[in-house]
Amino acid sequence: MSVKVVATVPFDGQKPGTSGLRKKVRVFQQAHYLENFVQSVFDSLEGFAGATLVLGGDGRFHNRVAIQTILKMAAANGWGRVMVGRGGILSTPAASCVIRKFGTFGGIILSASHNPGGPDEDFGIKYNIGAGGPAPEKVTEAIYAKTRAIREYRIADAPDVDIDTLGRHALAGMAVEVFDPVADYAELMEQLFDFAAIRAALAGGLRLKFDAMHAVTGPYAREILEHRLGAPAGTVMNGEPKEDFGRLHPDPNLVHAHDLVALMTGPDAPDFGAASDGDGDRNMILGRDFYVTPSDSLAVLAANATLCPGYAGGLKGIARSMPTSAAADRVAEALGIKCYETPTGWKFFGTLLDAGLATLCGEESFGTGSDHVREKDGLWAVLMWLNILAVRRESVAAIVGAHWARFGRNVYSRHDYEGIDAAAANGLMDHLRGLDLAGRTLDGFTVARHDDFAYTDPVDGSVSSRQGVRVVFADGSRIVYRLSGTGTEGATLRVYIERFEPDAARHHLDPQVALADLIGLARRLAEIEARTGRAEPSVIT
Ligand code: G16
Repeated sequence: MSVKVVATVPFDGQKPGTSGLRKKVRVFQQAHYLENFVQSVFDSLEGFAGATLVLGGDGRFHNRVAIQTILKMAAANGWGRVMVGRGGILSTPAASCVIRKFGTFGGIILSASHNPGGPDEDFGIKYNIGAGGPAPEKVTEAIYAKTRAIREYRIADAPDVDIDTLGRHALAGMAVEVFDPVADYAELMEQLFDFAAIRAALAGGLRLKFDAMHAVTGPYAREILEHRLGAPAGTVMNGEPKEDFGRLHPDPNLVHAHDLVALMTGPDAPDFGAASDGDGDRNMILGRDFYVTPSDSLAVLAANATLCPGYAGGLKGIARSMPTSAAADRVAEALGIKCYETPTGWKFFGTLLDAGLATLCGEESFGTGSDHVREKDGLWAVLMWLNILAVRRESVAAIVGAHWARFGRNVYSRHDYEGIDAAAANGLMDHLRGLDLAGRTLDGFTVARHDDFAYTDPVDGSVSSRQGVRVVFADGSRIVYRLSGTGTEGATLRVYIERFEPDAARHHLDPQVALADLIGLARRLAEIEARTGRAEPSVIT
């Protein structure tokens, strides 16, 4: 094999964020940029000589180019085999499934998740460990340290590999196995959910619509929903993965999945609607004229989990990220199990899942999943909802309404201020940290706690600090502020507002109305307009 050793110098800012390294495509297209990061990943790992790596991405612009580079670098660095999803396609949860099923050393996933794709948009790369989940902070820190000291990388001098033909190919002495990215994942879903019951419900008139947003889940959803479950052709909309996602913003929320939202409105709307994101790990759940917040979705799934074969034995525990509402905590309490509160980022759930402390996990950022893989999983959430609908034979709105009537409602909203000046955003966070609020009464709300969330992992003892400023009031309401770790331009301020409402007569109020006083307080406390120039958030979910 002919290996080139290429001299290079470090790039600034190759620090993985909430979920891997995300930058503009043009940044990744710079000579040596991707190579430096990939070599740094390999240099931070030990013992992979001859081992297997899983590789694939969400199909966005630059995916195919990056895959060829990574294959050649894997060969030059001594990997024994790389398993590549056909066409370079592999959803994030399917990557986790395959890593676990075949016991591979780890995997590389190419995605910028819900961020737009195309030559002027975003690209990303993340490393997943052998357990199948995102690299924990100690690994990402080690990768970052390598990026700052890198002097050379290794790459095979070989032609491109045909990644569109299933089977084994040779690359400079290394095996490249191109596999069907859907089959193993679909098989796992069949083990977890009652496909016969869902099939019967669909045949009996349950109508659904799934928006793949021209991203990676199209082939998965067509195979599972239309072929295996018998939903009519056309159930999956925007089902062809495209390099620019058909110019859509593949972020499954009320703003970006507007076509689906429109379809789900009105008396003739389907019973159930859902969307997933660029790499297939996020989900949005809709009923007819009804939006289920991700926090409520986690709580409803937890409360009804035993209706699904894969969870019939009950849950070991639930875990949610700190900004996610406490709706799941109420279910955990009723079930007599623990609810863990972690920092934002799916990687923090890994140790809890591995140790058997939690079965279901969820985040307000449209992420839900379980111990079946080590990533959040969009289609899994859709299937779990379908399984519950098939058994309960009630509407989405009725199921959620009954849930609130039983547990009370954690009224919740997130306000995002996207693309603001980074220095202003950091100044705002410093201002919030510097306030002395404990014990004070603001607009009638008494502050019970004011802190910057820090987390000690109960399994491995690792500590993560500065994970978001919390202002918690005596009645349990709270405002949380944090800066996003997934953006690629400027900074994004996220403000999370929550209040518990036990009174069923008030459960159907619009959250923006029910939370209006806290929303106003949140803006004033952080001096948002004065510091960022924004009077209103850019996205409300
Ligand atoms: C990633 C992480 C999630 C996190 C989300 C939002 O999701 O995997 O755990 O909740 O980012 O993070 P932030 O608020 O920092 O932007 P994804 O779907 O982008 O990989």
